[in-house]
Order: sequence, then C-alpha cells, then structure tokens
Amino acid sequence: MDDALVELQIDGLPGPTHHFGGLSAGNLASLAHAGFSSRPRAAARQGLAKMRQVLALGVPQAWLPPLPRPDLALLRGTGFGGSDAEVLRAAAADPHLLHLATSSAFMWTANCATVVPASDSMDGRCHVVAANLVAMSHRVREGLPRATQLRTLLAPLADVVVHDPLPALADLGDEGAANHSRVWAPGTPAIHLFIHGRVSGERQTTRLPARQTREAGTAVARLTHLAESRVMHLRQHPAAIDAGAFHNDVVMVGDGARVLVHAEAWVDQAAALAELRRCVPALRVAEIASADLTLAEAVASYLFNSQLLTTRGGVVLVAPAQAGDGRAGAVVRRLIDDGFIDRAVFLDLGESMANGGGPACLRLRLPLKTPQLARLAPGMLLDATRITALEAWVDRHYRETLTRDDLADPLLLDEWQRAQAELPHLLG
Ligand code: SUG
Repeated sequence: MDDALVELQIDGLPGPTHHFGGLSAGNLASLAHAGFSSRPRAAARQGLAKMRQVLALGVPQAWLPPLPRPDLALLRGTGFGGSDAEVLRAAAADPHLLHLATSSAFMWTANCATVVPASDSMDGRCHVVAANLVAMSHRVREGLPRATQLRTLLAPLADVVVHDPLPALADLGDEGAANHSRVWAPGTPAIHLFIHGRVSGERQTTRLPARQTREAGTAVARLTHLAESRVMHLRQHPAAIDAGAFHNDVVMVGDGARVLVHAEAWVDQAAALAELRRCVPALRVAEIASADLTLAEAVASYLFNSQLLTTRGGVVLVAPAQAGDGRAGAVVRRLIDDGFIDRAVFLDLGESMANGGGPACLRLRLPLKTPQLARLAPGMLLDATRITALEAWVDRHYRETLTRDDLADPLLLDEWQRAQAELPHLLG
C-alpha cells in the first residue's frame, strides 16, 4: 500500500438463510446449483475460516453482519399479510418471491460498495459508494441497508463519507468493487479502473446479462471526486460475460502495481494495458492466455477471483480450492516460478462457490491510515478471539442444512431474531 495506507479486508458473513435459489442469470454456478440443499452453518464457518487465514497472514480483517432475512417488508409489500409467521408461511405459494426474500447474497461484500481512499480524491476524503445492485432482483434490496450499516460502523472515521447507492435505474446498474480496481505504486498517483459490461441505450452485445453500465462507473467517479486523469473506463469482453464472468473480478485481480488478468477480460486489452503501464510504470502484469486457461476454465476454477495480498512474508494468493488442480493449478505454479506471487493458499469455500462467489467476492477492500483502524467500531475489527466468538454464534444459531421447503418455516424467523439479539454484543 501507499506508505501511509493499510488495506482493511471487510468480509460479509453469510446469513442463516444461505441457500441456492438459482437467482443469478449469467452466473453459471448459481444456475447449476438451483434447488440443491444448502449448508448455512458450513457457509459461515468457511467464510470465517478465510477471515482467520487472512488475519494469520498479518492483514487486518473486519466483518459485516448479515442483513435481516427473511425480508418481511418485501413479502408484506407484495400482498402477504397477517402475523410475521403467517406472512412467511403464506409466501410458500410464491416460491420465487420467497427465494428473493431469503437470499443471503449480501455475503459477497465486493459488491456492496466502491471505495476511493482519501489520498486519491480531490476533496481529500475517503468515499464509499454503496452499490445499487439493480441488475438482480434478489440483490437490489441490499444497497440501502448496507449503506446504513457501513455509515454506522465507519462513523468514528471522520474523513470517510458513505454515499447511498446510485439511483435505482437500469441505466445506472452498479455492482461495486467487483468491477473496480485501484492500481498504484509508490510515488505514482493511483489509477482507478472502472470496468463495465454495457453502455446504456445500446443494443445488447452479450447473450448473458451484463450488469455494470459505463454510466454507473462515470457517476461513481464523479461522486468520489476523482480527477479525470486518474480514471480509466474499460469494457468487459463480451466473450468473458458469455463464458460466465458476470463481474470483472471473475477474470482479473489486482494488488498495488500487480495485475493478474485473463487475456480475454477486456475489449482492446492491449491498449488498456499499455495506457495503464504509461500511468503506472512499475506495473507488473500476469496476462494468462486462453491457450493456458480458457475463459471457461477461468470461470470454473475462479482462479482470478483469488485475493492477492501483500503481506510481511511476501505476496500471497488466497485462492479457492478449485484453482489448485489441473490447468488452473499449473498457472498458479507458474506465477510462483515467475516470482509474480510468493505462494498460494487454497481454501474450501464450497458453499459460496456453488453460488458463484470466490474469495475476492467475499471481501471489500478499504484502504485506511493505520491510526484509523483503532477507531473502527470495536467489534468490527477481528482478532482470533473474536472469530472464535463468531464461530460459536454461528454454531448456536445457524442450521446445518436448509432445503427449499424450509424457507417458509416460521421458526427461521425466531432463529434469526435470537441470533440478531446477540449482534450488538458481538459488534461491541
Ligand atoms: O451476484 N450469487 C452472487 C455472486 C456474487 C459474486 N460476487 C463477485 N463476483 N464479486 C451474484 O450472482 C446467487 C444467489 C442464488 O442463486 O441463490 C448469487 O446471488
């Protein structure tokens, strides 16, 4: 990081209603697992194990609690009435709506906001823009509550501004940091990449949905007071979207001046990389050719959805277990041989992966000045003891398995209420 900045990883904890609703068109894993029974407790435990691993690497780690689900306001707003239990039971009549109201997709915090640190904005403040997530019905309702939650938790940091999501227009579809990357090296101004899948008003260029619009990236750059000279707008390659890369972070990950990217990630990629190199001369790119890993293999392995972390012990790739074998595994070994990374750690994130979420999807990066870390809401920052307390909380309140039929079980409401009652204590 910049000398004065440290990068906080903020992971979203999966909620007790984590399930496989098959809700995300264009996300191949989500569709492939539709209707499978899920393991909420394992999902949360796997997420916490990743947090523990990142912490053990010496990287500061924070968490965001689950948003309240089932979303009773959504069900009441669509005509279900009576007591809370009656609302939920009656919603069994509309299984799709019930899936939307019980989605735990908020766990993928890479989608919850775009962050521009104070060092990069023209007004000298750190800007966090909550994402509107309008492209997917089950995710639209995350935006405002997440903005409120982030505003509360980051309130002690005087120069951090949390913005509400962009207006909820399809033309302003915004999926947060999953389509944004900050590239920087000591001594050179950071460049912000905003990657979009479509331009509003144009004819559709992909078979599968493109979620992020160019207009959203432009609006976020404006809201965050970024100078034009620091912004590059890149277009996702239609072939990448159609292979299942519904976000740019399925085909690219960056850390400082290091960029790991698939060769078919962007339109006019050679020109984009040349321009990036001109702005950040220390740029180090590992561009993986389709001959070494096809887009389909990139999507199946989620190699590019790893976390690339600069630690005291070198550069570490925190990768999903799926990226450890076969041709993805061979690419990782080459990255080590070439000195692009020092080592890789492979984690089992099976429950998240089965919905199309790898290590990088599960975290939002917040670059802060070191003294600011100590001012965060006390329970938000994790240490090993707090992770143990969260594991115990999960074990107390999360079911081991959840099937489609369970989603209308009123007991789920009681279970969430009991779990939620303990949250203020866990958050300090
Ligand atoms: O938005 N899956 C999420 C996965 C998000 C991954 N995030 C990043 N790549 N940064 C999505 O498609 C599936 C839910 C379901 O089908 O039940 C889901 O929402």
